[in-house]
Amino acid sequence: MSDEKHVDAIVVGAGFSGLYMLKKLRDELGLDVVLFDKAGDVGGTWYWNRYPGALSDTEAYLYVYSWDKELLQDHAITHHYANQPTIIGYLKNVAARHDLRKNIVFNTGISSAIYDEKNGLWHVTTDKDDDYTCRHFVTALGLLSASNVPNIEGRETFKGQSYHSAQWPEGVNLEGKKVGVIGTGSTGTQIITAIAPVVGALTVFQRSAQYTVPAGNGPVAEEYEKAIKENYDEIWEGVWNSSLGFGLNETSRSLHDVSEEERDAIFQQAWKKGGGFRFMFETFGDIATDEVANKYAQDFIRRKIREIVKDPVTAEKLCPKDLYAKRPICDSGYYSVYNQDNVSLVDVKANPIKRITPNGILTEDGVEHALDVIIFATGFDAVDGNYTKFEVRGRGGKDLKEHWKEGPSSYLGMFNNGYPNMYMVLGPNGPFSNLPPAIELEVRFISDLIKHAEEQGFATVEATGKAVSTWSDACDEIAHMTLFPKAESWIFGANIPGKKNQVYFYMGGIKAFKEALERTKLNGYEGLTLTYANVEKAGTA
Ligand code: FAD
Ligand code: NA7
Repeated sequence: MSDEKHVDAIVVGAGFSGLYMLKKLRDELGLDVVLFDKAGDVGGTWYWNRYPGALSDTEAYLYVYSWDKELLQDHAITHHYANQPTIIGYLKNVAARHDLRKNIVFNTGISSAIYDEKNGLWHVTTDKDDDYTCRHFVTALGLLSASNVPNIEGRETFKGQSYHSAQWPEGVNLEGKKVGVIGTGSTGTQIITAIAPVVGALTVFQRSAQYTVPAGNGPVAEEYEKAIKENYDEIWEGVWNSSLGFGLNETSRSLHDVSEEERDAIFQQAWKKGGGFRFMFETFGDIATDEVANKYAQDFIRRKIREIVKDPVTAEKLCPKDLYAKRPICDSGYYSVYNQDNVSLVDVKANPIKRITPNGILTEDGVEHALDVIIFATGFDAVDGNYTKFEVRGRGGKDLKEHWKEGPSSYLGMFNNGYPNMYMVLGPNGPFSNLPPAIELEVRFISDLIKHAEEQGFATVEATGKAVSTWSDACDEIAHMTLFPKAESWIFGANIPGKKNQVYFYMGGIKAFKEALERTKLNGYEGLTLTYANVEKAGTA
């Protein structure tokens, strides 16, 4: 084991969150910072998710940082949505422009972080057995980052290749192959649409049918890009004053206030323009909150599926029966893929997967689907998934897994009680929104707080237990004003067997979140206890 090294701050994760955190702490606060990522380069989500068709569904001009104004002007907007190579290119550019790599250690995971109460330090150990101490420990581990590979019997016996979408290696060639895709979420629909024209035969194993609307992706005109770049200040102002931060005209119009013809015309217009969040939030203000309004949106999409998909049996299998209340998704021609002769659909709710065999997938009806490749598009252990994968111990040696045994919680999505100077970017109960703006708000808040603590000589910063429970209750209350808790998805932890079904997000919106942060700061970091060495000096209980 090597000698222990000391730095001011350790950041874990080199995605949007960690890169900005590193920049703030190092360049604005002048701290000695080291960032670790188990990935081989920067990018986070976009380093790992290299599957065919990987695309962001935030409009490209808003899937960027607002703070690098020069880069906002230099970064080309070529399409409505940015694909994986474009986003990784953008983040690599950020790292190069700000010389971030010199503080990053790649291919290195954090295996434990243990708080030493006596000295007010975190002891952090890497999977290379390097030991560090630091005063400030920032986790930017990603909320859709811990992949979920279901434990289907016989998985290890498969003789072909199998890949999870978020561990996609370079150089996979699917041309002419017999490919099975398990999962039809955002990722599955992207993969299926991208590979259907290339593979020999594609068998889709669908557990829950998916409401998806056209993305409306495509190249943008020069004038479009110019107008965005000329108006970026105004655009960001709109983002900070919005709920979702997706650049939409979020409407409060009720579906009940329009005639049937108007309703269909509004849906049709949104369908034509494209965008999942647009379809759910720019058409009517009550789709996500009112079951009757929701049903109209469901019916519209089901009608579209039946129009697009020629085989009526397949069309019915593709029609979701549940609420339209998962994270809304969009596609580049998903439903029409099922009109191709080489594509078939297995409804694994009606006909479950029995096991994986050396040659493919055996379903309950006794059919063995012969496959060369199995793709797991089975999603993530979202939000807290990466926090349970290594040892984190706070005051009194308390394991974070134990601390969260009743379900993960936080104050403002960033702080825990009992874990001084540990800051989570996009921790549990952070904003449900376009994520780069949420990340920016959190990184700026954490960095301002650390600056304040350093300047005032505070040794520790920690959320009070009361602040955590008040925030958690508020998140729960707000979420239950929507229909989202009634749909089974990763947003409420329903996708992972045994995972606590609870609120994982703050659904009050970007504007309200920003105001909550401003209020907290204005009130002397209310809800956080700041202490000098061992003496409590500020904050409220
Ligand atoms: P991540 O990008 O997930 O980075 C976390 C990093 O932490 C990873 O590189 C990981 O290797 C590292 N890490 C974790 N644990 C450890 C450890 N113990 N030791 C060392 N390193 C560790 N959001 C949107 O707002 N709009 C979109 O359109 C959108 N599309 C998406 C599409 C896909 C396919 C996926 C998977 C997610 C999408 N998201 C989208 C969510 C996306 O995750 C966020 O937008 C954003 O990239 C999160 O950045 P992050 O830095 O917080 O986390
Ligand atoms: P999702 O949205 O969680 O989708 C995962 C899919 O995999 C979904 O269709 C699941 O069915 C299916 N699944 C999961 N486990 C199984 C098993 N055991 N058998 C069959 N099918 C299974 O993850 P994505 O990666 O698509 O998207 C996550 C987010 O990342 C997305 O919202 C974007 O923000 C980016 P289910 O619906 O649970 O019945």
